[in-house]
Amino acid sequence: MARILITSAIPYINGIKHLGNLVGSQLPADLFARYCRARGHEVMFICATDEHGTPAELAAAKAGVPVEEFCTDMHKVQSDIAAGFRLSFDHFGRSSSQRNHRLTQHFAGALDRAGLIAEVSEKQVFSIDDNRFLPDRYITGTCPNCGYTSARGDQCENCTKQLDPTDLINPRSSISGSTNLEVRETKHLYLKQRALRERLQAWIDSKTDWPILTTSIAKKWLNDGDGLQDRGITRDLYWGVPVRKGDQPWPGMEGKVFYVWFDAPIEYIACTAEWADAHGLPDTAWQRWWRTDKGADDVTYYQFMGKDNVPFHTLSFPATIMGSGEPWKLVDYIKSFNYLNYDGGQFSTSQGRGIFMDQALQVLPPDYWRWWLLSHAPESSDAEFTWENFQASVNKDLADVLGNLVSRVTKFATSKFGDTIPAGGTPGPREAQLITDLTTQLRAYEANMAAMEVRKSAADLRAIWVAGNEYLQAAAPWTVVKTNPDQAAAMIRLAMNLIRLYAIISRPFIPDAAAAMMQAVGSDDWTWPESLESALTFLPAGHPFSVPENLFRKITDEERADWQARFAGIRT
Ligand code: B3M
Ligand code: ZN
Repeated sequence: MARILITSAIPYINGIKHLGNLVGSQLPADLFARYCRARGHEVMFICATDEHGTPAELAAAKAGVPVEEFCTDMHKVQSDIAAGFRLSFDHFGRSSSQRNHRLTQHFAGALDRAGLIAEVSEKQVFSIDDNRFLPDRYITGTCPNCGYTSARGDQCENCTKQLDPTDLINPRSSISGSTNLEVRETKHLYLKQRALRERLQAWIDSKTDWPILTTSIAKKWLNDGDGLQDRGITRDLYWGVPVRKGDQPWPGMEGKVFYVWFDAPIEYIACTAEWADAHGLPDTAWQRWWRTDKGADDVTYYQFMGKDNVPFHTLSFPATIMGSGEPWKLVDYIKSFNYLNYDGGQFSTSQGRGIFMDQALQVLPPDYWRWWLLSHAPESSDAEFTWENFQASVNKDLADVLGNLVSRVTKFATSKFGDTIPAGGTPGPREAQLITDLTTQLRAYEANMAAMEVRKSAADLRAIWVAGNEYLQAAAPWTVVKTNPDQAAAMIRLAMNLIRLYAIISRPFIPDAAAAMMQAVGSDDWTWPESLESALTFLPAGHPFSVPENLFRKITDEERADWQARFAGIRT
């Protein structure tokens, strides 16, 4: 049994995420967490809302509520939606927690003691019309790297380059649109990332098993002439973690807060402390996940995120951890994702284009979405959601293949043999062949799940469902029963066990359907099948079962057309 720490990139608080965001971090992280638990490992799965910085302030201003209140409300909204998708976080925390305040201030103090903080008097964009400094997203302009015209002051969405507001060409205020801007002098703290360049380089170079997508982005910014700049970690904002040196004030930095990307990844750690607090556990309970001097040296740590978040997780956050000089756990593996596009264009939060997490759940239960999204995860390249493809996958994989098998077997068994698994007959060569085939397929599935190969795992699982269907098709107990009821009984006994097997191995993808399957076969034993021979004889003759409600319904052409029209436009 291993100890596995899993974090998903923490979603911004400013709005409900779309399905592209979901499949880029939280959902595959959940798949992996569920799989690791199913294999008996000790798992800590952490996510939170990312509450600081300009996105939150801007969204709260737009909603006309104080930012604290906005964040409290939106945290609840996001937490409920996460539960709706069955995301099995051990804790869904808040980056505005006191735990994160203290830990962020602690890291800043440790970095300062290590000589890695510089106080820099710098020029910043000040909006005369708005009467304030314009950090990060308060300013929009053209990216100096790729020419994208809607780049934000902190990062270009198009080419992922980290920016400073003064880098932008043709800048304008995101609050008023004003171009009446001037550059003023203000003092800020900088993290001397350049001093850590060689350590970061050696660390990245040692990660030969990481996805190319992760290492290529890291190396691009590490080796690019100006890739690893010293980074401003404070802002002239109201909302955030107040700048302090540990528990001491930081002279000259009064009224300033830490930059959101400085405190957000620290929340992974703080959130685990929030988890301990919520369960009335002592500090040692969370420290054994994060402090290598307190038991975390046998933890394997996995991070999940979209590609735009990779620079912060391969360079900035490791710089914080390494630079602190303290024994904090560094990430062992970063699984990153490309983008999911929507029906011939992009999902867009700002334009409300695409389907958002709350809307998805209003239309269909979570398993339908989980299955489509995971089986089409944007791993090796960007992927595209189309309603046609969604309808086809759901109707074929879930309704025709898996759902149909379960309903056919249970209905037939009830009608011919009553409400318990029938006795009689013995398995023959066809059954032996099925066990051999399933064993090979299951071992492939396990290997892909362990490697976080999401699409391949989905394909393996689908193949396992198909193999069961093909067996039943060929064995045809509904025909055999007329001439040889004992042989039909043996087939049905196997098929009932197959349903339980499917419940166990499908659970990381489709937890609700898995629960319904398990309930139908009257069991609650989720032990992972080591030997298929024993897994498929687990439920004995005489064991009660029931016919479940249809596991999955088909999506009609009318529904598809209706949803396509409904989610094409602007979200209000
Ligand atoms: N909140 C970006 C996002 O929601 C950012 C991730 C932070 S991870 C520490 O995509
Ligand atoms: Zn760019």
